[in-house]
Amino acid sequence: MSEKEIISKKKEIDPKELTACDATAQMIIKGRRDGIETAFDRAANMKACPIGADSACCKHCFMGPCRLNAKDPYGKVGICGATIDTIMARNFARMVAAGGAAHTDHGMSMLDLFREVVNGNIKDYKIKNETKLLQVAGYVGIETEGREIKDIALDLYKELERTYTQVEGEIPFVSRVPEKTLETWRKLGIVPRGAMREIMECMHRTHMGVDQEYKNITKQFSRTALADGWGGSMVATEISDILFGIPTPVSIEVNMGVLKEDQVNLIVHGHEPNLFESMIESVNEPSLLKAAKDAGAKGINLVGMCCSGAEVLVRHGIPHAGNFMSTEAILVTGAVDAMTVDVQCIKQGLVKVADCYKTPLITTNPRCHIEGATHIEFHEHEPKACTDEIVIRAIGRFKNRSLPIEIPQIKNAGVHGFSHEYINYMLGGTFRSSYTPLNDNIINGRIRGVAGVVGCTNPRVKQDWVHVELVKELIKNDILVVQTGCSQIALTKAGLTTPEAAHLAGAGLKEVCETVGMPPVLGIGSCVDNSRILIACAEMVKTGGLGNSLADLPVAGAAPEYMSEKAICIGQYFVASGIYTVFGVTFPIVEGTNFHKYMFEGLEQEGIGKWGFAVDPYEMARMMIAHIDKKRKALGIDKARDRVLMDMADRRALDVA
Ligand code: BF8
Ligand code: SF4
Repeated sequence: MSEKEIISKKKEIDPKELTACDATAQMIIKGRRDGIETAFDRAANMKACPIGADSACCKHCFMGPCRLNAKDPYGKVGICGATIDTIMARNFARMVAAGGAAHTDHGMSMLDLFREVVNGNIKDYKIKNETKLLQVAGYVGIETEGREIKDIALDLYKELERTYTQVEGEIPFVSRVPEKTLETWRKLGIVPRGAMREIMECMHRTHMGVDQEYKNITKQFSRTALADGWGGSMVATEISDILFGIPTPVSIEVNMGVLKEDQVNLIVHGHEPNLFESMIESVNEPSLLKAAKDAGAKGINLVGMCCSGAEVLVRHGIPHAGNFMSTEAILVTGAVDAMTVDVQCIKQGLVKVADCYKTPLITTNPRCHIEGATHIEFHEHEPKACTDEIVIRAIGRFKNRSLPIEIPQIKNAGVHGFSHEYINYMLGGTFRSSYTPLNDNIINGRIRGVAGVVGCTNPRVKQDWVHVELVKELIKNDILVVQTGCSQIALTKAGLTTPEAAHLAGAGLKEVCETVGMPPVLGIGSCVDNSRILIACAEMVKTGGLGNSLADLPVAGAAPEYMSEKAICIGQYFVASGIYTVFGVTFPIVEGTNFHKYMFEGLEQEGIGKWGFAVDPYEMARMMIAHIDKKRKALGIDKARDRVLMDMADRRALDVA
C-alpha cells in the first residue's frame, strides 16, 4: 500500500470540526487531496495517552517506569513508594522547568545580543529606544542623571544578568512587584533567585528520592515560574523593546490571504526577534529585490507566523499568516518559497509537508536542527550572511515553482501593538498618562475587570474556536481582554481586534472603547510579552483603588487551547503572582487528589492565585466572571457596577424617548 493509500484509510474528520479557521480548513482539504498528513490527522488517529494525560506515571528512575491508576489514585504507589501527589507534583515541576528554560534561554539570548551591541562588537543592531533604556535602568535603581548611554547600558546589562545567574538573593525586577505581593512571596519562600539556579534546583528536587512532599515541590516550581515571568521573560520583552522599539498601535493584516501569488513568499516562524529583524533588512536589500524581479516576481513578501510573527506584527505591522495549528497547512498552499524557523513550537512534521511542495525549510539556530531541514546558522555578528542566503533560496524556489498554487483568499484586519506603556498613554492621554482612567473605569464598573486570554492552538480541540467564543463572552460582559501569542491571531481572524468590534462589547466596555477609539480586545505581543500583562497588573495596583496586591485585582487569565510546557510555566507564574488562571483542553493532574485541591484551592488560601480548568468556553467565561465579581465584592466596588448599569439603562431610555 502506498503512503497516500495508508493516509486515506485513516480516520478523516470534517475539517470544519477541526478548525474555525476557514483558510486552514481549505488547506486541510487540499492537503488530503495531495496526500499530505498534518497534526490534525495525526491527532485524530492517535488517542492521547490517558495515563500521561493525568500525569499518573513516573519514569524518574528505572525501578519503574511506574503507572498509577487515576480512577483509584491512592490504591497504589510507585516501586519507591512515591504517592500520586508526589508523582504529579514532580511531573508538573519538570514541565514548569522546561517551559521556564525556553523563555529564559530566549531572554538570555536577547541579553547576550544587548551586551555585544553595547560593547560595539555587533554593528548590525543598535539601541533603538534610549527612553526605554533609561526607564528600565530606573526600575532597577541605576543612576541615569548626566551619564553616557553606554555606561548606563553596561550597568543595566550587569544588573539584568543577575536575572539568570544570581545564586542568592532576589532578582532585579522584583522591584516592580507590588509590596504586598512581594511580602506574600517572602512569607511563602518563593521569591526567585536567578533562573539558572531555580531551574537547576527544580530538576534536582524532582530527581528520584529527593523532594517527596507535594507542597514543598510546589514551592520550588512556583519560584521557578516566577523566575521566568518576572525574570527571563520580562528581560526578553524589555531588552527587545530597547533594541527594536516599543510596540504602538498599528493596523495589521492576518491570515493566509497575506501570501501573494506573484511575489516571493518568505515566512519566519519561531520566537526570537533578532532573526526577523535581520530578515526585514534582507528583503529590502536592493540587490535581492532586483534578483527577485529578475526571477519574475513582483517583490518579496515577508510574513510571520506564531510568536516570531507576533513580535514584528506589534512592532512593524508585518502581516501574520497564522498561528501554531496553521503552520503545516500554509505550506499546502504551494505558495511558500521558504519557511525559516529558529526555536520553539516548530513541528517536526513541517519537514515532510515542505518537502512535498519543494519549499525550503530552513533552521537557523544552533539549538534547533531538524532532520531533513536545511541548516543555515544565524550569527548576530554577521546576521545578514544567513538571512540574505535564505532570501536567495526563496527566490530560487520562486523561479522553479512547478506545482499548482492555491492561496485561500482570506485576510482579516486588526489593530495591534498595545504595550503596557501605550495602555498608559492611550487611556491617560499625553499630559496625564497613567493607569488612573483604567482603574477609574473599573471602579465605576464600566469595565467589570480585565482578562488575559493567551496561548496556543491545539489539534485536540477545534482550532481558534475556544479562544473566540471565550473572548466574545468576556467582552459581552464588559471585561477588557488583553492577548498574546497565538490566541490574538485567532481573535483577529474573527474580527475582534478592531475598534469597530466595540459593538460586540457590553454597554460599559463599549462606551470606554468608543471614547478612546480602542478595540475591546488588545493584542500586545508574543508569549514572552505575557510579562507586559504582569506589569500592567502591577501598575493597576500601584495606581490605587483596586487593593494592595495582585491577588486583589478583578482580573483573570486563560489559555483555552494550550499545548506547550511554556504555557504551563506561564500559568504557574500568573497563579503564583496572584491571578486566577483557567486552562482548557486537559489538565495534567488527577481530580480529587490532594495536589489537585492544593493547586485549585489551597494556593489561593495562602494569598496567591489558583488554577481553574474547563473545556467549554462558556463555562470558562462563567468561572472567570464569577472570580472577577468575587474580587469586586471584596474591594467594595460591586455596588458601583449596579449603579453604572442603571445609568446606562436610564441613558438608553432617554435616548429612546
Ligand atoms: O510561545 S502561543 S503555540 S507560538 S507556546 Fe507556541 Fe503556544 Fe503559539 Fe509562541 Ni506561546
Ligand atoms: Fe517508580 Fe519511584 Fe522510580 Fe518514579 S521514582 S519510576 S515512582 S520507582
